[in-house]
Amino acid sequence: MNDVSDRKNRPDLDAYWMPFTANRQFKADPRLLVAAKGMYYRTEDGREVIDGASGLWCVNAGHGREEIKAAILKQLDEMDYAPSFQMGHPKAFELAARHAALLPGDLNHAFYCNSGSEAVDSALKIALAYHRANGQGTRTRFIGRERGYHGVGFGGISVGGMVNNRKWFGAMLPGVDHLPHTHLASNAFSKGQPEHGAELADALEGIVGLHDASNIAAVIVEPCAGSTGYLPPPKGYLQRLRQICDKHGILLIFDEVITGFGRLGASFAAEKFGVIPDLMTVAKGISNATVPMGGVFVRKPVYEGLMQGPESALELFHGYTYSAHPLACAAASAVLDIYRDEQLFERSAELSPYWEQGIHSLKGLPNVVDIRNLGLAGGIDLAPSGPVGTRGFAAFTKAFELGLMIRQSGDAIAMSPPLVIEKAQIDEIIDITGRTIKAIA
Ligand code: PXG
Ligand code: PLP
Repeated sequence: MNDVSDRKNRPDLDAYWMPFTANRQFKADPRLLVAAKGMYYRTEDGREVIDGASGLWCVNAGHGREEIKAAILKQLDEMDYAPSFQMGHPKAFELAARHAALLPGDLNHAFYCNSGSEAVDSALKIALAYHRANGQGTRTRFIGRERGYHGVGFGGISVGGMVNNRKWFGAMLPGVDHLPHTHLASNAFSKGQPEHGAELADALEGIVGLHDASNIAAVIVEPCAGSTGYLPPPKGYLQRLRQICDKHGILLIFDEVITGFGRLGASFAAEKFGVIPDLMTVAKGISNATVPMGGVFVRKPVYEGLMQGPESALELFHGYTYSAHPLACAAASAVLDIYRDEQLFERSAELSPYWEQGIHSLKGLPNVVDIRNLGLAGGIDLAPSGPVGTRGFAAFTKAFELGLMIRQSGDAIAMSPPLVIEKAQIDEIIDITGRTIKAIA
């Protein structure tokens, strides 16, 4: 297939309104992907592009997995869909039991939805309902964090801390405060968790002092911030947050949409850091992105706190048509088999020192002002070259041209390859990233 014939086959691009995309710029010079296998995408003009981003941080087991395809097709043959309200199907219960077994501590109940954004909205609502059911209905306030990303629902953007995702959309949820972010200049070029910044968690005490704990429902943070350019938590920070939440009866929510399912070299960040949140939101790697799926995992006391009142009464007035969709459950179960059989969480941990060495070898290249890593992911801050995002976008497009897919957030780039990556492919990603940074200097 040559360039010209392929472009002739291109559909009209006008009608589709693309998410988080400069639509007019894209449609003038599109980047179309037509196939994917293992670590690589293929573009419409037949080029191979190595996936340095697991799609959007979601294809943790690599592309085109036959086992997942087989499970989805089998489920489709057996039963396409079952109502999720007042009805069930076996795979939902089996999956929840498997997730409960994988999760640390007493995180042993699973509520399912279809995306990370829905997971976040669900978690915030569960937190409110839990307090109300337990006679603490004044606990309605939420605390998020600057530079946090919790999806795009009104709940998620309210507790989120990315200004562009918020400023267009009015007043959002009332009663939300934000902790300071943890991106400190004194931590530049840290390998793994940075030394400084545990004390930033103490800002929570200040917010409690302002509103009183009796008005605060939950704190939500990403254990390692993803979308904002990858910010690993300072040593001791998450432990400190957990202590302060415990002291004041505030629920702690970890948004593990990115950190869950092996990214940090453990099943979940909660396991990696030994800090168990009361609720955990997940998506992405839960189904290897084959069928959309998200979930909220909750600790036993939270679930039991809502199992009250007459047994004929609904305990939670919340749910989705596609909660625990049979195809998503079949996919998610096949993904768990792959994670287990190929020991991909362990593989992620084993490869992370090599990854760390690779990404930090880019220090000293033009305009590189910080490099961060944890698990099998990392972020690189580039000095701005004009309006925010100009150099970041140049890096993204240049890397794509050179055969590498990365993510851009402002003038930071982030990388998070599939956990099936080989060392030679890490070298390939680092090499192209280095050439990209030099080319756009
Ligand atoms: N929470 C977190 C921590 C996320 O990273 C969401 C919630 C929302 O998930 P959904 O499935 O509704 O998109 C996310 C999603 C990027 C990027 O390049 C990150 C996400 C999505 C798209 C791009 O950083 N994170
Ligand atoms: N809008 C309308 C008119 C609906 O009937 C429904 C579900 O029944 C929804 C939105 C919510 O859709 P979902 O359950 O897929 O989130």
